Parts: sequence; structure tokens; C-alpha cells
Amino acid sequence: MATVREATLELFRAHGMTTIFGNPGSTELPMLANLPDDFTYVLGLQEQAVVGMADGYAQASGKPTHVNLHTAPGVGNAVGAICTARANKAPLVITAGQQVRAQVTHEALLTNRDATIVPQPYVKWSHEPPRPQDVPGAIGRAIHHARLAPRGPAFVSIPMDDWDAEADEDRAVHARRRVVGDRAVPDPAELVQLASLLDSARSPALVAGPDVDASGGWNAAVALAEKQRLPVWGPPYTATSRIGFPEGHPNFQGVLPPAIGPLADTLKGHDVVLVVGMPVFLYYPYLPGPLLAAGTTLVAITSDPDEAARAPMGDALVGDVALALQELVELVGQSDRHAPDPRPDPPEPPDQDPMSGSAAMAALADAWPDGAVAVAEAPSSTAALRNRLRLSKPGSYYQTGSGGLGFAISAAVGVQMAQPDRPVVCVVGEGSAHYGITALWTAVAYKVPVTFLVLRNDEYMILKWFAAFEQVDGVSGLELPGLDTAAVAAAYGMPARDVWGREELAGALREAIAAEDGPRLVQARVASGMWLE
Ligand SMILES: Cc1ncc(C[n+]2csc(CCOP(=O)(O)OP(=O)(O)O)c2C)c(N)n1
Repeated sequence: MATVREATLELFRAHGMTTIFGNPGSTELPMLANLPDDFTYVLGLQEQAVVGMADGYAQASGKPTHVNLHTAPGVGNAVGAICTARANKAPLVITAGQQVRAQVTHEALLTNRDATIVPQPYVKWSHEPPRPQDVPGAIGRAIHHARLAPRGPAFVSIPMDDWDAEADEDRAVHARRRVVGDRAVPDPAELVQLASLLDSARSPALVAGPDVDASGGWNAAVALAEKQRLPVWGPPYTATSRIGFPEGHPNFQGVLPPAIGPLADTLKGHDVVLVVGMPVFLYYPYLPGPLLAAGTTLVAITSDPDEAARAPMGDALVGDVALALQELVELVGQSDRHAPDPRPDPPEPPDQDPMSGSAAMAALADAWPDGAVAVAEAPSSTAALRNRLRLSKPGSYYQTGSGGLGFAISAAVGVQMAQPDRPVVCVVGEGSAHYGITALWTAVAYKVPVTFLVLRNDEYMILKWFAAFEQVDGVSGLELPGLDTAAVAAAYGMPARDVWGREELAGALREAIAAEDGPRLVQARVASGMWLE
């Protein structure tokens, strides 16, 4: 007779989930004892980094990914990263240890009190099985919740004495064998209606969001834009987890501004705006104004019924984003509208010492190898990064979708593990780096060859920009004197360099990216400034 543990490992195997990201405690040890050889345990030193690494791995592999956390304090540490994973729609199956059942009621040490509440509201489903025999079924259900649209984290708390209990063979076998398909096409009649709305529009536009990339709809979005000659925008820099359209494509016009008034203003003049694979819209900050200019009709396509329901304006079709786009490409006619003008090339960055964030991003572009992936969290330089790299291949860009820091430095490790054949470069402000800094150790320990580019400006620049915007003076806590991330990386065992000028930076990046034996860190000194270009 199989134990609950054996049945659960079989379940993970059946779903190709043999990589576990975790940080162990005594309540998890019974699950982790003598893991079979086909399982890999990736150790993270703190739970934020564990979840961030798994988030990057899940998104870049497209597969549900197992995260194992310690009971209450471990799950508590992880909640910020779980919030980000939800915004990123990362399919995470999060398990956590719990006291033995006989000691939960009187709350012995390490009891995860109200375990299912701790990760809410950032998980799609949260559960502690009523009996040990229900563990494989509960984890099976969590796997389906995580991978069904909209993808996201699901949580199961498991009392530590459950693993050695006898499994319910019949249920475990069914749990392992279930296949649940979720790629639903929107109502065909609504798609026909949408196609004719586009065909008859005077000046339609497309806004392409992260789920275009995640769903595999990239080529269909390009085909639609070309057939209909649509100008294309991306979601605001602050509010996307991936890129939904090739940013070097002549139809691409840049990203939308993040607040209500300016966003509506950017889209005015378009009688039809089709928003695909993203919420409508993740506004921030609050700059009031009409949601849409008079005469603009907005239609969204999303796989997330919640996104469709909560949008403050416009119509929506709910269904798989890639399939909907593929259908739409077939249904629309070839337009003879004028093709949109391409964006100008980025300007030459100012020549100054220390270099500007724009110059640092120009150096990155000089060193950028074909097919590389950027994982970014460099708030005051994100605009320059996007404008200079103009990434144009699917799966080439990841950032925090929630605005929560600590994602990039951890996620880059997971992305590189899932995509060993593509160079991964993590571009991170020195402030952001320290929310997930312990992931550097994992990169070293597992020889994950990520290049970390740390932009050091000795401050939380973007918060100074916000302070000016919010007209608040004398804010404390925005300076970061003496924060030497290269020295921290070296202490974790990572070869690290400190560089000053654009040429030196480009050279250091080329070397770091070429290194295949493990990670490298390059710390670039940059001047204070918001590099909007
Ligand atoms: C978990 C979390 N804590 C705090 C913040 C607030 N925050 C937003 S940007 C920022 C500063 C980022 O500084 P840095 O990475 O050095 O980049 P810079 O602004 O200098 O470009 C902070 C603290 C956040 N977004 N997430």
C-alpha cells in the first residue's frame, strides 16, 4: 500500500512537477526525506526569494510549479511574493507544513493558526485537507486551480504527520490521471461582431498586454495588427508583468501612461480600442478625467472573468487570448488604412559622469545578444530599458506585475533554470535588489548563469520623483548611502564588478553574459534622475 507521500510524489511526477522550490523547516522534513533522484530541490534562503524564483520558473516554463514553505512564519514571509505571483498569473502550487494533527487544536509551537487564511486574498484556492488521505486529491485540485485561467497561486497546508499515513489508492489514482482542459474560445457570434467593429472602424488601435505572451498569442497579435494596420500600445510600465507585442515592430507606438486622464487622452482619436490580455486598466497614480474620450469604444479580450467584470468601462469577451486572436485574424478583412508611423530611434544618451540610466541602458543594448531575456526591476530606468532594447521575441521580458519589489532578482534565477538556452539578464536598482538579495546565493550554489546588472544611484530615485509629483517635501528614508551590492554578491560567492562608464559597462556585460559556468554581477554607477525618453 502506498503512503500519502508516495502517492503525492507520483501526482507531481504525472504533472511534470519534479522541481521543488523551497525553504525547509522541521514541519516539512517528512515530505523532503529521501526525495527520489528524479526530483530536484532548489533551496532559497528566504521565502520571498523562494516564491520569486518559482514564479519566474513557472512563467518561463509555462508549467505549474511546486513551492514548499515552512509553516506560519514561512508562509507569512512569502505573502508579498505571493501577491506578486497572483498579479503575474504565475501557476504556483504552494504547499506548507503544519503541526501534527494531534497538536493543532491546542496550538503547539509551529501551528499554522488559521492556515488557509494566511495567504489570502492572493491565492485562488486555500485548503487544509480534513484527512491525511485527502492530501493527494487536494494537491491535485491545487494544480488544476493554479493552471486554469486565470493562472495563479493555490495553497495547501499539510499536517506533518500526514505523509506517512496510508493513501486512498482509488482516489490517488484518479487525482493523478485527471486532465482538465481550459482553452475556451469566446462566443463565436461575439467574435464576428468584434471583427466587423474593427473592419468598419475609422481609426482602431490595439493595446496588447502580458497574457498575449503567456497564452502564446504573440504571432496572432502581430498578424492582427498588420492585417488591420493597427497602431499598438503596451500597458503602462508600472503595470505589466510581460511584453505582449514586439517592441521593435513598426506598428508599436510605446506604452500607455499610467493614470486615467493621460491614458484616455493618448487613446483619443481612436474610435475603437481593442485591449487584449490585460486588465482595463491598472491605473496609478490618481489623475482623474473621463475614462475614455467621447467617441471611443473599448472592447477587451481576457481569459479572466474577474478582469472582465471589474473593468470600469467598455465591453469584454472572455476566453483564451491566443485562440481568440487567432479567430479574429481569420474574421477581419485586410485593411487599406494607412499603416502607423514607426517610433523614432532612441536619442543619444547625455554624456555625463556618472553615466545616466539611459547611457547604462544603451550599454546594455550594445551588449545584448540575440534571444536574451530581460528580468527588470529598475524603476527609474525601466522606460530607457524598454526603449533601448525594444525586445521583439516572445518570452523575453518579465517584471513584477504587482508593483511589489523583490521579484526580479529571484525570478531571474527561475527564468534561467526554465530557459537554459537563453541568456538571462536581470536589470535591477540597488534598492530593489535587496528585497530578494538572497536569491544570489541560490544562483551561485546551483550555477545558474544569470547576469545581474545592478544600477547604483545611492537612492530610491523613483520615490523622490513621486515625492515631487505628490508635492510632499522632506521625506525621510530615500537615501541609500554605502550600499555596495557588488560586495554583497562577492560575499555570496559571486564574481562581481563595479563599473563607471558606458564603454566599460558594455564590455563588462559582454563578459558576464558570455560566462556559462555560473552567475556574474555587474554594478554600474549611475546618476540621479528619472530616465524617461
Ligand atoms: C515590497 C515593496 N516595498 C516597497 C516598495 C516601494 N518602492 C517602490 S520603488 C522603490 C525604490 C526602488 O529603488 P531602486 O531599486 O534603487 O530604483 P530607483 O528608483 O533608484 O531607480 C520603493 C522602495 C515597493 N514597491 N515594494
